[in-house]
Amino acid sequence: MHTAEGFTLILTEIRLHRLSLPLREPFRAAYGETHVRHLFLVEAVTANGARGVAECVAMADPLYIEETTDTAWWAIRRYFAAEALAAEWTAPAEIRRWAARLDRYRGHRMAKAAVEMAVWDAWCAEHRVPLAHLLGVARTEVPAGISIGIQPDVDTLLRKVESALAAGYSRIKLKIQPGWDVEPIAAVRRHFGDVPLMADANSAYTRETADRLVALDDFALLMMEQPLGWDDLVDHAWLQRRLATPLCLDESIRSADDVRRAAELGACRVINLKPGRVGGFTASLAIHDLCRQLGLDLWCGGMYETGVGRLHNTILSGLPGFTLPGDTGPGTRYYAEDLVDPPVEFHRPGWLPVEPVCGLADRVVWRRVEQHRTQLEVIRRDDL
Ligand code: OSB
Ligand code: MG
Repeated sequence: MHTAEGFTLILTEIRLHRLSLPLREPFRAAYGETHVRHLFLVEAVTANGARGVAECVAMADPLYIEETTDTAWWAIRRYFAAEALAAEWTAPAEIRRWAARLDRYRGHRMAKAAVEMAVWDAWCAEHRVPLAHLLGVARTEVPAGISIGIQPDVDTLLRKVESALAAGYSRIKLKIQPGWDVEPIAAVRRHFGDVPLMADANSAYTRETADRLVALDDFALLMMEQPLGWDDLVDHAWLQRRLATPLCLDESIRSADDVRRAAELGACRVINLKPGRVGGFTASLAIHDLCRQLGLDLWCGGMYETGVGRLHNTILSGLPGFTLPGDTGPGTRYYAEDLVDPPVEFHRPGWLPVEPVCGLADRVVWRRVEQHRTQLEVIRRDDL
């Protein structure tokens, strides 16, 4: 791990920018349909005038996990902004120790992650060191998979899959739910043969409806993501014993301890890691290292991020333990106008570059942030 030792990093301000960004097209999953992304950016201003930035991945309603944009905003205002403004860091290892101490606040991992990732980003901006170096990333590009929402009919789905394959995506994920599972999966297999294919149910099934999932075992899926309870490990272990298809956990993995427990129970063979869900880069590095040690496959998930979260996810995905394509692709699929310029794009079909950016603040088009901003809150070190 690269260590840019040197002067002390101190933050003078945390700024929270709340935005509403319309998605180019609505995205339907078992938890509901998203038309507008209600998100916020955390901006961390350093004593030397450098700035770090990160995206909070919480959604407007508690339909994916329990956190929401409002609870994350509250938790940062109430606790995590003060924790960051009271800290001083003289080495990246101190950021990791500081992040670990935030564990005493139970839950609120999306809130913690947004602040923690803004601190890493501020370190990079202040020391002019690429985040990729700081995290120990060696890859210069990462392959992209795509997550395709629940469609009105199979023909529409087949057209979407066709254009995704033409664009170079190397893995297709279909959102499923009862009534939209065997038929769309069978149709994609019939039309596109043995393309790398998987399904994500976002907890839409139970042990009682698991027959539908056992029926999917015939389609040689790469994996099946979070079919059962959003906070469950035990029922997934029960299901994994009945399936040849590997299970992947998303919602119910909140920490490295959860990964260890899931592996011990046999609840999954694959982990979907979203740094914004697990508390940030520190927790992500721990999960990454543990997956390598345990031989679990690992990939990086997405939350309809703007270019800010997308760049962070892409850099993290450059670590060697990410064994499969993730859900992070070009930002232009989601937003007509991204918050970063240049936007996140393939540099060759299906591949995103791991960019050597020293913090993302210079990449953000702050004028666009202001245009879409519905609320700004500034928390100052001097006011603590
Ligand atoms: O379950 O992985 C998920 C989006 C929002 C919340 C949860 C999930 C998703 C996706 C889409 O699957 C990922 C993306 O395209 O960003
Ligand atoms: Mg998922």
